[in-house]
Amino acid sequence: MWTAITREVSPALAGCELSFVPRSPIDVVLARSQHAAYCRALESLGCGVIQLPALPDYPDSVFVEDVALVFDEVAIATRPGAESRRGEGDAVHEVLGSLRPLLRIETPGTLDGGDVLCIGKRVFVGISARSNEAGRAQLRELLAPYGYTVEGVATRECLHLKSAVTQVAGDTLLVNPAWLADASPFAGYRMIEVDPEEEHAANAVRVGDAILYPDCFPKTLARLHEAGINVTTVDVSELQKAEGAVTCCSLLLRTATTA
Ligand code: CIR
Repeated sequence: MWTAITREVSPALAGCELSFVPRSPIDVVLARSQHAAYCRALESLGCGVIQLPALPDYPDSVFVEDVALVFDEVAIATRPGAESRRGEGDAVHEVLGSLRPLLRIETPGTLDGGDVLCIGKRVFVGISARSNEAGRAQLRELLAPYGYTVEGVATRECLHLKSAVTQVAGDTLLVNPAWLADASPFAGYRMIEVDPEEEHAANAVRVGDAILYPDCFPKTLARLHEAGINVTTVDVSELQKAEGAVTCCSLLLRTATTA
């Protein structure tokens, strides 16, 4: 029912872009084994995983979320805000083009997938250093025929909108309010706030009724359990040193079930 597109960790990961996280040594061998465990965890939640080979020339290419958006009706090749990341997406777009009609964000638009949170037919897009107004305007036009609305959400002190907020159940968001300059677009949703000591804890990948979640945020994890959320945890410490999180390592597509 679900397919996940992932990409193996680049041997050049230590040369990644960093914006809000200080550079620290990354163990690429450990990053690879953590990524493999992440893929197995996705499989355990019912995803078929399409794993693309590592790209030695693109340090951040494991973070496939940023190079494309996937909706039930259509996929969109983004134009990442960091110049070093443009060109990472080609093989991802080729796979997506075989599964969905493929549209594109064009120059001068920039858009990182990490800035895009889709809840039903509402698409929230971070107003961040990576995603600009032209990118949001293009996305609005591309998605309008499919009935989606696109709303900008101002973030602060974090890389992407999905650093600050992700969906963990039908009407429930996991949020770090300190990283949202304006939370009003999310009025009406049930909110679980991260523990104030775990500022990076708002990023979870939702697969059906479950979420995949880093194992290093015990206090927020307890809040998720209290809220009745079904959580599978993974260790992604080396990917977090590259300012990655759990959503960024996969692109999830709903795929047709056979009758
Ligand atoms: C970057 O700065 O682009 C990468 N080092 C991290 C990207 C993480 N992407 C994501 O959370 N969607």
